[in-house]
Formats: sequence, structure tokens, C-alpha cells
Amino acid sequence: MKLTSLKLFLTGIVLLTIIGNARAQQMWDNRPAKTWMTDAYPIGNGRIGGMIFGGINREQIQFNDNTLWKGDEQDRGAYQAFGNLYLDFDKATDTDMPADYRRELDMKRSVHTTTFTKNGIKYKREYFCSFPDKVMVLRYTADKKGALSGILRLTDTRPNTATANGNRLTFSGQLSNGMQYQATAIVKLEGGSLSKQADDKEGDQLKITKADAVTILLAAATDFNNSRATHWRGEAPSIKVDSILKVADTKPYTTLLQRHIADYQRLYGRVHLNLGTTSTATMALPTVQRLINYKKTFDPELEAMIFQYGRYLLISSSRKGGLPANLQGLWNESNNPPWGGDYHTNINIQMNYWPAEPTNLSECAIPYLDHINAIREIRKINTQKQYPGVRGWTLRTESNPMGGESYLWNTPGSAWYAQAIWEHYAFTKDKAYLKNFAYPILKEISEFWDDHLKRRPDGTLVSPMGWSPEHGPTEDGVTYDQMIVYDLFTNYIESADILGIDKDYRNHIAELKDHLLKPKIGKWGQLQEWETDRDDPKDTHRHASHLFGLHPGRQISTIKTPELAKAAKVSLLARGDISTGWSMAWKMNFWARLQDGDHAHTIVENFITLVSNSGFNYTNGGGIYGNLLCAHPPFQIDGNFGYTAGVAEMLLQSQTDEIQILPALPKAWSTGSVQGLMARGDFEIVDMQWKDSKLTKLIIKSLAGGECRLRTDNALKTTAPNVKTSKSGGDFQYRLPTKVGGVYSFSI
Ligand code: FUC
Repeated sequence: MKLTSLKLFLTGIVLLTIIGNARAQQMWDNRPAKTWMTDAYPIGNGRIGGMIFGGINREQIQFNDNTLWKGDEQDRGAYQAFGNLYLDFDKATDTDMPADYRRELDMKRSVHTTTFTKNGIKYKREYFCSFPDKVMVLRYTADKKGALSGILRLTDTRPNTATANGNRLTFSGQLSNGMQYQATAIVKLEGGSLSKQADDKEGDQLKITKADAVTILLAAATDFNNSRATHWRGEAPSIKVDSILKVADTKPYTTLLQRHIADYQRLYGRVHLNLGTTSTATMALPTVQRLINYKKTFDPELEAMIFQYGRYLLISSSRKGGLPANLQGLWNESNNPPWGGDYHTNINIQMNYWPAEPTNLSECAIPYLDHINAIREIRKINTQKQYPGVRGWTLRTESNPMGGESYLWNTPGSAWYAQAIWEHYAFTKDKAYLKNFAYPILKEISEFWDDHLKRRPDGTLVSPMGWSPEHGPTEDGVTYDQMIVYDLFTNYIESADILGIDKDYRNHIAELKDHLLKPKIGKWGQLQEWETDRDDPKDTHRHASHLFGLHPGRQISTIKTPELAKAAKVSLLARGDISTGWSMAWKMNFWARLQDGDHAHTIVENFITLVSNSGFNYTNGGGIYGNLLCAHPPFQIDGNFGYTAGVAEMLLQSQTDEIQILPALPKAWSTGSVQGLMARGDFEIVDMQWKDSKLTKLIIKSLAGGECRLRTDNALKTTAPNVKTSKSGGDFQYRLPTKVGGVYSFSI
């Protein structure tokens, strides 16, 4: 074999392995969705999105634009539903269920497809939301000419009606805060004819008669602009919608599809995960049936698919230039959604972004970082009113894109936001970002705490009158506050050191950090939630805020602070395993950080509990719906993101200045592989494979240079020069000098 053919052959094998490993990425069902929350499948491009029902005679696509918000800088308001697009096909009276009906969401391509055969005609419907072309695209085809006839309706969730103009259907309106919005659908036919018809209640509709194929482009926009300087308003939605459609209208369907898939796969395709193989019989079942069977059937490909679904959802709800994912990502059918569909600052928005950096979607974190930047000024003004004389700013618990808020003050909220600001640097090593964007924010939030902390006569610093979300007394020195401030100061000090600036202030913050009230171990060996040793071992509250230092913080670890880690474990055991959706997702991450893979996997199993109704439940009701969205319940997307982060955390950790390989591998995943996870320091885990719970292959690439410290359980051999190895605590520890682009390949 010639060298080039050998190379091709080997590349083929690698590709086949990757594709083989990634087969479980289609969620599907053999009947249309009945209920929005539990059954419909989401698509999105980071700003607009839709929930697809996959109806046969009537298709409903409920759609959103994540900038459509009531409220302002003072009033939190609520995230609003936008509208619905309906296609009522002829033969609406024919209710027979086609035998071959299938609706599927292909996460590898981000395309929703519905197929079925009726009266001998095969129908196909494809839907996607394009980031590069900013539109939702719907495509209807059949294998017989002239088979597509029906009526297209576009409805506002408020009492405005649509008007038709040629092949366009539009509605527009204004919210009580003056925000303007518009949605326009363009209908393009191949064959057949299009006509307008008027309905007394619903306004104009477009009638499709005997078309061979139909393509619909849906554009929606508001006049929101993510800047206080422009009073949060920009171009009129009509101008935005027109300019989007002007460009998209010139592109053939296949071009739109190709551009969408290429853009999406550039992000999604970076990570492949194989946690084991599900039986062929199980793979052949509809997703909801796999959920039902899951408790009795080994289904690692479902566990892997839910991991990838979190990445799919983040790419679909959080793209550069837009707003961050809210409590429901961006999918919302109500004008009065649970908790206003807001940015909740005491765990929820933070959890949304836990998977961004580790699962190689760093770009998707940018909307969150931009949002933090956008609200700084108004938050300073509003914080001053609450805490006169302080510098910097902080938050209340419930917030909107314009910095308007409601409910109780969550004083460490901004310091928790600052963690994401720091992590973006920690993962990317982008020094220009650290200097120009991150550092000023880290500094001003540190200044808030510099002014807000209370010094006791013995020099100890406590956060005054804090609250451990969302229970217990309001008092000084609550562990949640203390740990988040510790995290902020740590990140600030490291930033100042890296940039070599502000030495005096850096030293001042270091002095404050040294005097922060420290975590305490209480009478039953628990990590205290409050300074007073009053933790109730029977307390199973969903928030475990006093464990912040374990995750997502880095104050506590099994390696550096084993005593505190042990106490955290006692607290966590008392909190119990079962809880709301996001709370279970957090517990996966806690157990991963405690390096107990089997316990983390127990939580994975609890998380994958089918919830089949759309009711509320604060206790023991958490799980996922048939569409794999996380059930708090009700639907709350943070749990999806927390789950994805948790799986990554079980396989790879880097919060303690070293990369830990397979720190919490459960027995259930004893053989598997992952490609593309990221570690702090801008290290890409190009490939990692394990068998019988032992690492068998590892390739790491340094994208930024610098030293790579690696901790593994089993000994590795590398051909890389100057590799230093040491043994600590039974683990081998490697130090690799890395150059930019340096690739380290290990044999075992
Ligand atoms: C916090 C949680 C609730 C819910 C809400 C959106 O207040 O305590 O469980 O997730 O956020």
C-alpha cells in the first residue's frame, strides 16, 4: 500500500469510528405532537426558533424571537410568545394515521423532517432555522405532481391579524412597552397556484392549490437593540424583516439548506461521544418509548444523545450577536410564561452556560457575556439605589435583557456572572479579550464586594445580610455568598497577574480574599450552609448553594481540600438524589467533582425519568419530557444544559490547574470514547478512548501553548520530548511542555 492510500485508509477508519459512534442523534416519533411542552420538537438559530408539531392534515409551528420582551430597565416584564404558522392541508377530514408516519429531529444536521404516505402519495416536510440566512425555512414536497393544496395562516398571539401581499403574509404589532414586532412569511410554489383569501377573524390567508413543492421562508424581528445607549431600540422590525427576506428569497432551497448545515456542523461536529452501544432493537424504537424502557434497558446511546441534545439546544438558542438563552432557551408559547421566561440569576442562567466552553461551543457563550456587558450601566444605577455609596453593581433574582429586575436581591449574582467572564478566558487564553472585555468587569464587581463586605473586629470579612437560595434566614456570612466572592476574587487576582496590571489593587483584593470567612464543617460532618451550625440533615431543598465551591467553583476539590470535599459529600448525601430537573443536573456535576462516577450515573438515571404531563412540581417531579426537554417541571432548559455539562465533567476536568482524565467514569460507561472536549488552557482533547474503565488512547492538542499538566489513573507513554512524570496519590501526573499547535499522543 502506498503511503497516501494508507493515509486515506486510516482516515477512513477514523471517520467510520466517529460516524459509528455518533449514530444516536435522531430524536423521532411515530405520531404527531399533541402537547407543546412535552411532545413538540424545537428548532432555532439563536434568535428565532419554533416548536414543530408535525401534524398530518394541520401543521402547526409555534415560533419565537428571543428579543420580544415586555418590561424595561426597571420592570422585569416577561418574555412573550410571537405567533403561530399553520398549514391546513386539504382532506382535513381524513384522520387516518398513515402507517409509515415519522417525525424526526436530526441533531447532526439541525433539520426536522416529517414523512408519511397517504393515498399512495409520499409526503416529505423539512424544517430548519438558519443562522447565516436568519430565516426559518419550511419545505413541502410529495412524490406526485400537484399533490400539495392547503391554506397558510400566520397568527399573532395578540389580537393583530395578518395581511397578504402577493406571496407574502405579514402581521405586526406593538407591546405595552412600545416594542414593535413583525413576522412575514413568503410562500414560493413549484407548480400550482397561490391566491389570497380573507377570514373575518383571522385576516388574510394564502391558499395553495395543487403545487408540486412549496417553500416557505419565515422571518420575524423586533426593534430591540442590545444597547442602553440606544434605549434598547434599533431599526424597525419591518426594515429588518425586509432585508432578511430580500437576501434569503434569492437563494434556492438547497443553497439555504447547505449553508445552514455547514454553519451548524462547524459547531456541533466538534464533539463526538460514545458511551457504549445500545441494542439494535432499542435503537429502532421511537425516542419516547426508549425513555419508557430506559429504567429496565441498557441504553447508553440515549444518555449520549441527551448530552448532544444540550449542545444542539445551545447552538439553537445562543448565537453570537444575540441574547442569551433564557429559562426556556428561546421556545415559549405563552405571554405569561413560568417565572416570566426570564434570566434567573441564582443558578439558572449560569447553568445554561456550563456546557459552552467544555463542550467546544465557546462562541455560544458570547451572548451571555455580551448581555452582562450590556446591563452594566443600568445595574450600577439600580444597585446604587439599594446599596448607596458602593462602586460596581449586582443583581436581583429575576431579570430581563434590559437589566430590569424583580424579586429579592441576589447580592452574589454579579460575582457568579463574573465566573463565566473569567472562564471564557480560562478556556480560550484570549489575552485581548481578558484585557479589554473581561478585566474591567471582573474589577468593578470586585469593587462592589470591596465596598459591600463587612469587616468584623477580628478582621474576618462577611457578606452582610445574604440569603442561601431559596431558604433559611437572611443573615451575615452565608456560605453561598462567601464562596462566590472567593471565586470572584480568585479570578480577579489571576487576571491582574496575567495582565501584569493594577498591582496595588490586586494586593488589596488578595488581602480581602485571605480574610473571607472560610467554609466550616458542622456537627454532623456536613459543609455548613450558614455560619451557625444549624443545617438540618433532613433538608432536601433543591438548591445546594453552599456547595458552590465544589462546583462550579474551584475552592473545594478532592485533591487540594480533601476534608472540605468530604464534608461536601456528607451534605450532598443528605440533600438526596431526587429533585427538580436542574437540581439533579447540578448534582451530577457535584458527584463528578467528588470523583464518584457511579453516584453521578445514578443521577443520570434519575434525570432520565419520563415526565408526561405539563404541570408544575417543585418536589420530586423532575426529569425529561418525550421531546427530551428538561422538566423542572414545568419545562426549564437549564437542566438540559446542566446535564450536558455534567457528562463532560465526568469525563474530563481542569478546574484545579491540571487536566484530569476520566475523573468520574461510572461502571456503566466502562468502554467508550470522546473527541473534541476542551480543557482550561485551550487544550483540545482530540481523542480519548477507554476500555474496561482504563484509558487506552489519548491525543491532546495545545491551541495556545504553555504547560500542560495531566493527571491520569494509568501510566502513559509518550514520544513527546521532555515529558516529566511524577506519581502522586496513586495517580501518574505528567507535565508536558506544549507549543502552539503541539499534539501529544499517548500510548498506554
Ligand atoms: C429558582 C428555583 C426554582 C426555579 C426558578 C426559575 O428560583 O428555585 O426552582 O427554577 O428559579
